[in-house]
Amino acid sequence: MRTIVAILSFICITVNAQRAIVVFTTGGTGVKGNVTFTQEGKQVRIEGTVENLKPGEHGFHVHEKGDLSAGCASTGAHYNPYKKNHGAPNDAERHVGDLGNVVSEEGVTHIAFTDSVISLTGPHSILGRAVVIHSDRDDLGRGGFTDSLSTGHAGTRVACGIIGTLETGLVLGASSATVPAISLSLLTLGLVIRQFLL
Ligand SMILES: [Cu+2]
Ligand SMILES: [Zn+2]
Repeated sequence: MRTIVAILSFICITVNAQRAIVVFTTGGTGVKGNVTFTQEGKQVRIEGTVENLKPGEHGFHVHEKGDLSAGCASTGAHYNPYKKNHGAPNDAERHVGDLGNVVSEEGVTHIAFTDSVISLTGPHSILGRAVVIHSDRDDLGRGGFTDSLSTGHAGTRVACGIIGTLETGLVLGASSATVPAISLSLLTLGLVIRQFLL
């Protein structure tokens, strides 16, 4: 029993993760759904379902502003703190907000992928910014159009939502000393409790 208390105190700190949610309510096109962002070490897992997108690929980006005062139009450009050109998620040359395309099949879009450039923490956190889904395929900077290297020629903004906090947990594998420090103090606490119970 005492040992279990100590082990549980240690485990509950390591399963905690920082999470965010985007609810797509804006855009006026009937597109709705939500997507969660979960920080897993240096990666972020993106998962969710969106309905009523026309079949095919749709550009999916983090835009710089969480401002929906003029609908999706006021969310600004792709989030781009390093002043790079638009690109594919796996390119070195990409905006931080470049998450490529999501694929809709018969109006239902299942979203599940990871990205190692966006983050829910630190100076370039995406929290409070917006996710925009576009009418057309993002050409990932390769289409040769005048806007390929700025927006991926992805067409209009059909849905958007603000990236809001869902859970503020500790980040697994974070380089900061916070996780080991708190884990250690909880382990110590567990051991103290164990002493009392013995
Ligand atoms: Cu966009
Ligand atoms: Zn971009």
